[in-house]
Amino acid sequence: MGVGLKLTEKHVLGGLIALLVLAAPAALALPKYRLQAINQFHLDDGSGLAALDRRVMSCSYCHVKESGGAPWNPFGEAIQATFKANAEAGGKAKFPEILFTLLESGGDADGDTYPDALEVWAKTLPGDAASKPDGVLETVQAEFEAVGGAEQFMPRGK
Ligand SMILES: [Ca+2]
Repeated sequence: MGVGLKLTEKHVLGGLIALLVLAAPAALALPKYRLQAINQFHLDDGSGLAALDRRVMSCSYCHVKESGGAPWNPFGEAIQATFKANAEAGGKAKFPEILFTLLESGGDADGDTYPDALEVWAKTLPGDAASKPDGVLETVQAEFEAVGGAEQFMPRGK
């Protein structure tokens, strides 16, 4: 973000960021991984505001604490394990590819029977067993597959 923006868009975005930072000090931290995941999971409506709004993706999507850092919840741990497996196999995959590898694998990090990719699509939390999609697994899974399944989370440019 930023490089390709026109001057006016930069100004508008800068103003919005300043406004939101003033209004919500908790939104100050904007880690790169979080922004990448928001884009990859199609949680941003294009306004750029989703990246600043913790309700769109809170740190507890992957971390135990709302302030981020260690420790990680089961989904965050699954991301770390995927990074580790890739590195051990001699890979150099970056975060978006790691996320896609994990989602495509069909795993269910929080053990609530709903696969991680399905939860991402249904906008529930893949690292919290108390958060899961409404509806019977088979039905929600069929809806998800009908709109492309995990392939929709493939990193851009692939
Ligand atoms: Ca799950």
